[in-house]
Amino acid sequence: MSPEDDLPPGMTRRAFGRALAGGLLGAGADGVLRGLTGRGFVPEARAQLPKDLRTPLVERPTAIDSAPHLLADPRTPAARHFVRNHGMVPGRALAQAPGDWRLVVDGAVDQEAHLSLAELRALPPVRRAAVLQSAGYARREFAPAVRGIPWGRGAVGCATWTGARLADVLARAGVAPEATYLLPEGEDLPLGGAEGYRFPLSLAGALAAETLVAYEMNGQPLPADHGFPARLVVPGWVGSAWQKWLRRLTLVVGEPATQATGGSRYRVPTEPVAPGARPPPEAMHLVARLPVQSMVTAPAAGTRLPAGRPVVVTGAAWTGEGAIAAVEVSGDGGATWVAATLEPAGDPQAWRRWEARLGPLPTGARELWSRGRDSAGRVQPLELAWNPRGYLGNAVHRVPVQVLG
Ligand SMILES: Nc1nc2c(c(=O)[nH]1)N[C@H]1C(S)=C(S)[C@@H](COP(=O)(O)O)O[C@H]1N2
Ligand SMILES: [Mo]
Repeated sequence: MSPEDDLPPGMTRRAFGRALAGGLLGAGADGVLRGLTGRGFVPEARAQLPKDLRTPLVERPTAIDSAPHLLADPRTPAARHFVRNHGMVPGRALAQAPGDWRLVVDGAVDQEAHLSLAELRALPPVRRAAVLQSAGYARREFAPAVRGIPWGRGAVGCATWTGARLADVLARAGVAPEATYLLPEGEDLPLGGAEGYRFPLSLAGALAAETLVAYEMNGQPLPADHGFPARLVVPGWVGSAWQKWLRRLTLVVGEPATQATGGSRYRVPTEPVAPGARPPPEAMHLVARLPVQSMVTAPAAGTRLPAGRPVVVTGAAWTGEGAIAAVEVSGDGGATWVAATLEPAGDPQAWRRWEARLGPLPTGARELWSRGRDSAGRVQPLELAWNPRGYLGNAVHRVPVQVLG
């Protein structure tokens, strides 16, 4: 059966994709979508949405937010994925040509090592699905407002990454026993500062079996914006640790000072603070693992729902500790919660898609809420934990909809 057979009568696949993109199918499309999702049609149709549906937040260097309703695919295509660049993309990445690229491993090692892309690819390959989420996810929800890129709930994706284990790469140089941190370096070109973006990774995170030096995203060489020819993939950790356009991995003793992580940058208070407080840098520490998180990917914000009908809510949930244990959905402002059905568990740091069915909602402006729970016992709070730079926001996701009278 061709995908054409799954379409509403009289519609070509392209027209259906366009109708979806434009919201032309109206509320009745929901039932059509549900019938098609199981057969893999919707992700394909949505893959035809133009790239520019994402929202550029900063032009130079590039920061692009995605949106929950664009993230319904089990694995996020690069065209839907958020982008966060602190510097300009290196020419090698734009040309998609490795040329004389070498990855250097140096610092506290037995012997400096240099790997070509072919040598990197010759190490045992590992393929994993993992969530990449910005540390500043949902920053625009912080009140009082904080400075920094105003990410919404689209600063996340779940792709399949292929690469060598970082532990295998480091073993080529031999990690000295006194090393405690890895300081990666990218070849992006810094703007307005002498030093490029560098985020220190604890050795425990670096040596974890799931941490990779990846050279493929969704089975293709890394796209320019996502780190060609090689980047770190640190499942369970904030995106900040997933260094792109790698050229050097330096082993160091103690947390190294970098411009990117100086002062309160990429730091959260070690003890909770009152909204608006300014704790000194020594009372803060580097962000590391992700909190528990969930999002509603359908219905999209602003959807008009027919009255008197049950509402099918779908979404994704992920966590940086352990695994997702449960997702609940509420259509009445948290008075009652309905358990969602989760897709079978895959790689622990991938997201898990879920679906829940709410009874008919009263007419008028309503909100659909989702909250995740993980095996470490963490639950998304109703209010986010305020911090001066707006990191790790993980309050319950709330999507406004209209129930028609
Ligand atoms: N070399 C380099 N690596 C980097 C960055 C960067 O600016 N330069 N940004 C980091 C941040 S803050 C995030 S959230 C992720 C974003 O990855 P993506 O653009 O592939 O989504 O890359 C990280 N790795
Ligand atoms: Mo980030």
